[in-house]
Amino acid sequence: MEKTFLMVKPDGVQRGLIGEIVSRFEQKGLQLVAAKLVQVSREQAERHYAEHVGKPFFDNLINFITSGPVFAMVWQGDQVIALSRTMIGKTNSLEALPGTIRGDYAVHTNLNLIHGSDSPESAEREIANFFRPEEVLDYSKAIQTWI
Ligand code: RTP
Ligand code: MG
Repeated sequence: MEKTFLMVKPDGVQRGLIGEIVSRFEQKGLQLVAAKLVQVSREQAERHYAEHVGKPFFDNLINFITSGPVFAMVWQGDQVIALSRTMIGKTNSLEALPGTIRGDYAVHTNLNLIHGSDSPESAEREIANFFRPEEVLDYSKAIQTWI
Protein backbone atom coordinates (compact mmCIF):
# COMPACT_ATOMS: atom_id res chain seq x y z
CA MET A 1 0.00 0.00 0.00
CA GLU A 2 1.34 3.44 -0.97
CA LYS A 3 2.24 5.99 1.73
CA THR A 4 2.51 9.78 1.58
CA PHE A 5 3.71 12.57 3.84
CA LEU A 6 1.11 15.27 4.52
CA MET A 7 1.72 18.30 6.73
CA VAL A 8 -0.66 20.99 7.95
CA LYS A 9 1.53 24.10 7.67
CA PRO A 10 1.80 26.78 10.41
CA ASP A 11 -1.08 28.82 8.92
CA GLY A 12 -3.41 25.82 9.09
CA VAL A 13 -2.45 25.10 12.71
CA GLN A 14 -2.92 28.79 13.65
CA ARG A 15 -6.32 28.92 11.95
CA GLY A 16 -7.58 25.82 13.75
CA LEU A 17 -7.92 23.77 10.57
CA ILE A 18 -6.13 20.56 11.66
CA GLY A 19 -9.41 18.80 12.43
CA GLU A 20 -11.07 19.88 9.19
CA ILE A 21 -8.10 18.75 7.10
CA VAL A 22 -7.69 15.39 8.88
CA SER A 23 -11.43 14.86 8.55
CA ARG A 24 -11.33 15.22 4.77
CA PHE A 25 -8.74 12.46 4.38
CA GLU A 26 -10.56 10.22 6.88
CA GLN A 27 -13.86 10.69 5.09
CA LYS A 28 -12.22 9.91 1.75
CA GLY A 29 -11.31 6.49 3.19
CA LEU A 30 -7.56 6.94 3.53
CA GLN A 31 -5.72 5.52 6.53
CA LEU A 32 -3.74 7.58 9.05
CA VAL A 33 -0.62 5.66 10.13
CA ALA A 34 1.42 8.39 11.90
CA ALA A 35 0.83 11.93 13.22
CA LYS A 36 2.44 14.51 15.50
CA LEU A 37 2.77 18.24 16.15
CA VAL A 38 6.31 19.43 15.31
CA GLN A 39 8.24 22.69 15.67
CA VAL A 40 10.36 22.35 12.51
CA SER A 41 14.04 23.37 12.75
CA ARG A 42 15.75 25.32 9.95
CA GLU A 43 17.88 22.29 9.07
CA GLN A 44 14.84 20.01 8.91
CA ALA A 45 12.95 22.57 6.79
CA GLU A 46 15.88 22.92 4.38
CA ARG A 47 16.04 19.12 4.00
CA HIS A 48 12.29 19.00 3.41
CA TYR A 49 12.36 21.68 0.70
CA ALA A 50 15.83 20.77 -0.71
CA GLU A 51 14.45 20.74 -4.28
CA HIS A 52 13.75 24.50 -3.99
CA VAL A 53 17.22 25.64 -2.80
CA GLY A 54 18.26 28.76 -4.76
CA LYS A 55 14.76 29.71 -5.91
CA PRO A 56 13.58 33.29 -5.17
CA PHE A 57 10.88 32.11 -2.72
CA PHE A 58 13.16 29.70 -0.78
CA ASP A 59 14.07 31.92 2.20
CA ASN A 60 10.46 33.02 2.72
CA LEU A 61 9.34 29.41 2.50
CA ILE A 62 11.82 28.29 5.18
CA ASN A 63 10.92 31.26 7.42
CA PHE A 64 7.24 30.43 7.05
CA ILE A 65 7.47 26.69 7.67
CA THR A 66 9.58 27.25 10.82
CA SER A 67 7.35 30.10 12.12
CA GLY A 68 5.16 27.84 14.29
CA PRO A 69 4.15 24.22 14.81
CA VAL A 70 3.13 22.01 11.89
CA PHE A 71 1.00 18.87 12.07
CA ALA A 72 3.00 16.11 10.35
CA MET A 73 1.21 12.97 9.15
CA VAL A 74 1.69 9.79 7.16
CA TRP A 75 -1.35 8.52 5.25
CA GLN A 76 -1.72 5.23 3.46
CA GLY A 77 -3.98 4.09 0.63
CA ASP A 78 -4.27 3.08 -2.99
CA GLN A 79 -2.56 5.81 -5.11
CA VAL A 80 -2.59 8.04 -2.02
CA ILE A 81 0.15 10.35 -3.38
CA ALA A 82 -1.80 11.47 -6.46
CA LEU A 83 -5.15 11.31 -4.68
CA SER A 84 -4.06 13.55 -1.81
CA ARG A 85 -2.47 16.07 -4.22
CA THR A 86 -5.83 16.26 -6.03
CA MET A 87 -7.63 16.83 -2.73
CA ILE A 88 -5.07 19.50 -1.71
CA GLY A 89 -5.45 21.50 -4.95
CA LYS A 90 -3.07 23.54 -7.10
CA THR A 91 -0.11 25.45 -5.61
CA ASN A 92 -1.22 28.77 -7.11
CA SER A 93 -4.14 29.98 -5.03
CA LEU A 94 -5.86 31.41 -8.12
CA GLU A 95 -5.88 27.95 -9.72
CA ALA A 96 -6.89 25.91 -6.64
CA LEU A 97 -10.47 24.85 -7.36
CA PRO A 98 -13.33 25.02 -4.86
CA GLY A 99 -13.75 21.59 -3.28
CA THR A 100 -10.01 21.26 -2.74
CA ILE A 101 -8.43 22.16 0.61
CA ARG A 102 -6.49 25.10 -0.83
CA GLY A 103 -9.44 26.13 -3.02
CA ASP A 104 -11.78 26.22 -0.04
CA TYR A 105 -9.51 27.79 2.59
CA ALA A 106 -6.39 29.46 1.13
CA VAL A 107 -6.19 32.88 -0.51
CA HIS A 108 -2.42 33.15 -0.97
CA THR A 109 0.16 30.86 -2.63
CA ASN A 110 2.56 31.38 0.30
CA LEU A 111 -0.11 30.58 2.91
CA ASN A 112 -1.51 27.43 1.36
CA LEU A 113 -2.24 25.38 4.46
CA ILE A 114 -0.93 21.96 3.58
CA HIS A 115 1.98 20.10 2.02
CA GLY A 116 1.72 16.78 0.19
CA SER A 117 4.49 14.62 -1.29
CA ASP A 118 4.64 14.74 -5.10
CA SER A 119 6.23 11.33 -5.87
CA PRO A 120 7.07 8.00 -4.19
CA GLU A 121 10.72 9.11 -3.86
CA SER A 122 9.71 12.41 -2.19
CA ALA A 123 7.30 10.58 0.12
CA GLU A 124 9.99 8.19 1.33
CA ARG A 125 12.50 11.00 1.91
CA GLU A 126 9.98 13.29 3.61
CA ILE A 127 8.57 10.58 5.90
CA ALA A 128 12.14 9.75 7.02
CA ASN A 129 12.79 13.46 7.70
CA PHE A 130 9.89 13.59 10.19
CA PHE A 131 9.29 10.10 11.58
CA ARG A 132 11.34 7.24 13.01
CA PRO A 133 10.34 3.93 11.40
CA GLU A 134 8.65 2.72 14.61
CA GLU A 135 6.40 5.80 14.68
CA VAL A 136 4.72 4.71 11.44
CA LEU A 137 2.19 2.09 12.51
CA ASP A 138 0.97 -0.95 10.65
CA TYR A 139 -2.66 -1.88 11.35
CA SER A 140 -5.57 -3.00 9.25
CA LYS A 141 -8.94 -1.37 8.71
CA ALA A 142 -11.84 -3.81 8.60
CA ILE A 143 -13.12 -2.46 5.29
CA GLN A 144 -9.87 -3.39 3.52
CA THR A 145 -10.33 -7.09 4.23
CA TRP A 146 -13.22 -7.56 1.81
CA ILE A 147 -12.36 -5.27 -1.15
P1 RTP B 1 4.21 21.94 -1.09
O1 RTP B 1 5.53 21.33 -1.52
O2 RTP B 1 4.37 22.90 0.05
O3 RTP B 1 3.19 20.89 -0.85
O4 RTP B 1 3.60 22.79 -2.30
P2 RTP B 1 3.52 22.37 -3.83
O5 RTP B 1 4.10 21.02 -4.04
O6 RTP B 1 2.12 22.61 -4.26
O7 RTP B 1 4.44 23.48 -4.50
P3 RTP B 1 6.02 23.51 -4.67
O8 RTP B 1 6.30 23.82 -6.09
O9 RTP B 1 6.66 22.30 -4.07
O10 RTP B 1 6.43 24.78 -3.82
C1 RTP B 1 6.59 24.72 -2.40
C2 RTP B 1 5.94 25.93 -1.77
O11 RTP B 1 6.68 27.09 -2.15
C3 RTP B 1 5.80 28.17 -2.37
N1 RTP B 1 5.94 28.63 -3.73
N2 RTP B 1 5.95 29.88 -4.06
N3 RTP B 1 6.32 31.10 -7.44
C4 RTP B 1 6.17 31.18 -6.14
O12 RTP B 1 6.12 32.23 -5.56
C5 RTP B 1 6.10 29.94 -5.38
N4 RTP B 1 6.20 28.73 -5.88
C6 RTP B 1 6.11 27.90 -4.82
C7 RTP B 1 4.39 27.69 -2.12
O13 RTP B 1 4.02 28.05 -0.80
C8 RTP B 1 4.51 26.19 -2.24
O14 RTP B 1 3.56 25.51 -1.43
MG1 MG C 1 6.00 20.48 -3.34
